[in-house]
Amino acid sequence: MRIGITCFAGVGGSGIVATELGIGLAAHGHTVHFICAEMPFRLDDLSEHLFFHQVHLFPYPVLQNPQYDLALASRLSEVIAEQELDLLHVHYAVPHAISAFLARQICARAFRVVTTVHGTDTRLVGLDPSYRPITRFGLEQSDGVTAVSHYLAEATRDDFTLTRPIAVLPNFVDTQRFRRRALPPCYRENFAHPGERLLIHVSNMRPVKRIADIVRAFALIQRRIPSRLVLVGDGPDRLIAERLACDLEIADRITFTGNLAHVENVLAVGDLFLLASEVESFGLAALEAMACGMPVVAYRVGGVPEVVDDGVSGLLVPLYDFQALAESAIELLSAPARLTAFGTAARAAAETQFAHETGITAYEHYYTRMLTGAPAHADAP
Ligand code: GMT
Repeated sequence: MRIGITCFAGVGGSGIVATELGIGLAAHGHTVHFICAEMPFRLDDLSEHLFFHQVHLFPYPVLQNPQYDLALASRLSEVIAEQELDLLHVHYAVPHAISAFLARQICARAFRVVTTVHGTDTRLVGLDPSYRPITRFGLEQSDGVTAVSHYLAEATRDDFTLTRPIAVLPNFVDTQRFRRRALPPCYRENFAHPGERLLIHVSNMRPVKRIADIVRAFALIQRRIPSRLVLVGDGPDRLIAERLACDLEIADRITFTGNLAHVENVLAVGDLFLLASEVESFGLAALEAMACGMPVVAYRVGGVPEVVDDGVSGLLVPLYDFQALAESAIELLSAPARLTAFGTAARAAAETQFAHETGITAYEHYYTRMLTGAPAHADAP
């Protein structure tokens, strides 16, 4: 197949999933063309099956903003025609499904459009009254729509009163890259002294991630368990968390690393992963931690219970209850055998339920169905 992929290029989960998918499809012999504003974060190499086409923005004073959606539609139409693409897979209903729709109007070539919703697009941005009609339109006009969890598929159908099916294709993880492995002692010693537990959180530090709750929970944990916290990532709430850590007098026990190209090297040496999101359609960062044998303590929201098996691979607590988050973490960290058993279960879930190869193959099958089935907007349940 000749496949185009459009995603946001930053460190967000949707861009990571799109990139891992493209790399996996290319490894299966398909030709994959990424059409994005920038080279995606985890796309560090191109090959005879893997190409990148940049969307060129033209800022002009009269226009309100650089018109990314329109520039993308133009570029998509060019690449689809030049590279004779069979299928375009866009990640995010808004704006990417709209750009795909426009590209279809421009381009003489027939191609299928698959839209994957990740949550931020349909549950956060797309629900705003200013975007709701166009988000619904983008979903309706796609040949196929997929969601990364059952929760998200149902919520998207309800929110946009859709009658069309949405296929659930869960996210996946490269369990070779994300695994517990022997690293030189300095990898852990960078963050924690011998005898201390190491807690980790990874996110883009948007308000929805509630990293202040992580810091507050950690303040309670470190009183009972000698421990350190590593906060990986960057975003608008980082400063709030840094100030809170100072106010709570625990700044010396927390490391803010910023974004890391090789987050697997930190996850491989941690004991417990903390997640305090108030909205989370899946929780890819939690899955990557689980693949590294780390149990997850998180709020019970959205698609998180589909990833973290409560009482088996982690513990889930009520939303906004950061004290419960702390108590659950303390409970696990105080029981080494249980912590290890949870970590083993977390790794097993990553290997069996969310294996990279299974994820790639599921998309391949879905594309085949789109290409061989009835044309536009008619996928079967
Ligand atoms: O919230 C993020 O970390 C980024 C965001 C995105 O849109 O890139 O992630 C969303 O997609 C990920 C991959 O499917 C999911 O794992 C995240 O749960 C989802 N974020 C939200 O639903 C808030």
